Amino acid sequence: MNKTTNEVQELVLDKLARYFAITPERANEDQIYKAVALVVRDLLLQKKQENNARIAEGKYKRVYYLCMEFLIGRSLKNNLFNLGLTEQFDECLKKMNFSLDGIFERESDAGLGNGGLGRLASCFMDSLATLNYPAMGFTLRYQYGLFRQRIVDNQQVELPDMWLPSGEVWMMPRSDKRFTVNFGGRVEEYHDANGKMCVRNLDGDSVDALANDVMISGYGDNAGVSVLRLWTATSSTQFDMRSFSQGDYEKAMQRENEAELISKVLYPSDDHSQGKQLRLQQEYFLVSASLQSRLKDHLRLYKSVKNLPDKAVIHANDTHPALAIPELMRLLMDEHGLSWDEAWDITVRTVNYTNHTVMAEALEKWDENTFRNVLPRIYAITCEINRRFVASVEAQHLDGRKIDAMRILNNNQVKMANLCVIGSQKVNGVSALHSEIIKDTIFSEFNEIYPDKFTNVTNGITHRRWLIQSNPRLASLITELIGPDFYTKPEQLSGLMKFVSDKTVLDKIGDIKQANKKDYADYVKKTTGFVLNPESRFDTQIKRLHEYKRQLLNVLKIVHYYLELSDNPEKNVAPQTFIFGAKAAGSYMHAKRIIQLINCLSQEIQKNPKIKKKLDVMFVENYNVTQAEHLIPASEVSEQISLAGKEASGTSNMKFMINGAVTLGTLDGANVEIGERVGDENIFIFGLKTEEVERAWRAGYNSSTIYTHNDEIKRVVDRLRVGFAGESFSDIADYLIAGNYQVADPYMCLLDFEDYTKAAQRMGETYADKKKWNKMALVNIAQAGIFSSDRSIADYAKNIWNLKKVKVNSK
Ligand code: 26Q
Repeated sequence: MNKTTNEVQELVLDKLARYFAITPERANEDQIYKAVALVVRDLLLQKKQENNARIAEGKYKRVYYLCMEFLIGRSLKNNLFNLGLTEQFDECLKKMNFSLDGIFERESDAGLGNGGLGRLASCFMDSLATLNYPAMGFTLRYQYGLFRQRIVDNQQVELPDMWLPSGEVWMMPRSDKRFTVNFGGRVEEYHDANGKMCVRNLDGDSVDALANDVMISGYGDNAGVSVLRLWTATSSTQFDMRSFSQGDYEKAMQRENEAELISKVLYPSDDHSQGKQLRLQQEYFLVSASLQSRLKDHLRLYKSVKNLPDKAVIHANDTHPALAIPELMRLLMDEHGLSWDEAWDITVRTVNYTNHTVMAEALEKWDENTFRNVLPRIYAITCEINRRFVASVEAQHLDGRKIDAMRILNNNQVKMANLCVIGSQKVNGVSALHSEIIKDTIFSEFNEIYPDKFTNVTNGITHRRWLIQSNPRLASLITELIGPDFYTKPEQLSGLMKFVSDKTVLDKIGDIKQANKKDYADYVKKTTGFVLNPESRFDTQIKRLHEYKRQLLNVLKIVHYYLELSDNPEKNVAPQTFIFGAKAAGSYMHAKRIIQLINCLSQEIQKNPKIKKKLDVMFVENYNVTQAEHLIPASEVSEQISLAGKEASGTSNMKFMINGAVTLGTLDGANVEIGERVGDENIFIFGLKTEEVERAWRAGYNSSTIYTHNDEIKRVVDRLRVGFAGESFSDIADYLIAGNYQVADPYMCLLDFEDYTKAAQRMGETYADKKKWNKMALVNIAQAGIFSSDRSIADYAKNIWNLKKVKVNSK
């Protein structure tokens, strides 16, 4: 966008005057942040209008991306970057005696997501806008995002996340976009004026959905602007003045409070379906509001719903928006008068679904009674979808057990993944390995009858946020070496391969990492007081805390090193720092104990300066997008150590790689493809493969045998009972080798331990050879282009959505 520093300054002064009646001399940082953000929001709107004017209305098909989570992080820096206005704002603020970096810090991190799935949705919005595919995202405007984590006495404490005061500036409230969503009540059949049989939902409670739009600009000359629409729940009825006048204030407020509950808070649990009624209401609320809004616009443009599949594609990110299928059926039949067959044809041709997990406990299931009570009409439609599907497969004489596996309704449960497969055009997994696993396991019966439905789209990350913005030193070296085209053509990073033996370049890569480590150590010192040694190797594991991700395996390895050093404090070893960042769902006790274990171990090390010099552990409190942006450019080792077959893809593995960290990981998720790109000599792979895990499991895995026969492992597990910083972890030792748990060590930490420590050993030896290490870093950076979300989105557009880019010069 073309704007001079002076023009920018005038805009900012105007906002300061209008909103705060203040001049820059008297303004504080928060006021400056708000004024700047409001200016940027106006510019985004302007860009959007210009873009709209270019698109002949109705010409293009559009994707509607439905997701319960968008892990947005901060927006100001990203927006300035994408608009090409960072320098102008930097200079403008300098003139006002503020620093742009300081202003960035005033924005809170919009954490409307738990982890990978939510961040993926946000990376996709950036790529959709940059590539200029017509797109809109839909989610809820949670008043509280994922909880803020504090560590008190080495334990996680969850506090409400108040992101709105600074995050709200990006939202445009759309009072013209208001829809009513119905819950409960009963279904009634009636005949309309023409004698046609119709259905309606009576006596339910209704809640209104209000739209708040956030504009997301793409980067570059061909970029468009996408909209993320966040729905707020609000009472659909007028304030209960009668109760209020009669002094019953509680009753007067009740309806409003109940309605607002729906968009109050994000459920803080990932990969675990809890079956809470409020969550079901949230999911339906998202889906119903989004589809009503879509159909209304569609009708305005095309006067008929029959061409919906030609103009709209609805994408369900995981099963959380699965109700889009019966809801679209309801709208098409009950509101638009289509027959079942017409509506079903349109629905299946419009909806697609991405699966993100194969873990049984994470597959969404609802209790049938809850489902019927909360959504009676949707329940009736879902039953009919199920009935027709079962009849069709019975007609094909399929095995009864196979049919049972595919039923949507079975054992008083509603299985959302089955609903999604039956009601979608395409179903995709998120890495090559994962997409094969879903066909062989959870969806094997479906794969037999719909082999063409299943496909793969490997995840990606926006390299503009995760490399160019967060690692400016590396980005400018790359630009110096291969030019700036990789900003929008990430595959061009491969041009770096010609420098693999260039000593000057390799040295520079090493120097940049060192400078980033130093910066990070300073940042940590300033914000937390913790002292990091930038001369040590930074080895990082950042992700939601889950048994299958095996943070515990990492801890066992560290305890092993700790014991070695305690035996022999003079041992000559290269210093290492292990950095963890993780939140655990509040109700996930075992995960919270592992957080406590990490923190206790860290505390014990702090008391022993001799050990700290060689081995340190730091736990990042309240790990979030912004923390990741600081930490990843400073990391040298990327820990991706899930039990093979469990991690659908992983995306931090890609963020590390593009910042020149080397992966220490299992053959799981996207690690497999990362390994294929960089070659065996540029990654440290260890552990069981997916089939080996299956085999070990079937053979009756017994961790206590390993414990008894391996002295190193025995010592480490026994040390957990002694504990750290005065806290014993016998429960975790029991978890690993039997005790009260049904299956000891269900994620096979002990079985992979030995191979893990060996791989770590090899890694340590390689690290000592700086030239070799820097070369590995360079190869990782050079091969990361394919893991840009630009590539993922191009794959979706071509293979699933059948979308065309907006042609920028077309009038
Ligand atoms: C479900 C029901 C009720 C409440 C919450 C949930 C829920 C919420 C979030 C279930 C799952 C999630 C999030 C899952 C997730 O983030 N999965 C990750 O998705 C990434 C993007 O595809 C992958 O890279 C990771 O491998 C996968 O774990």
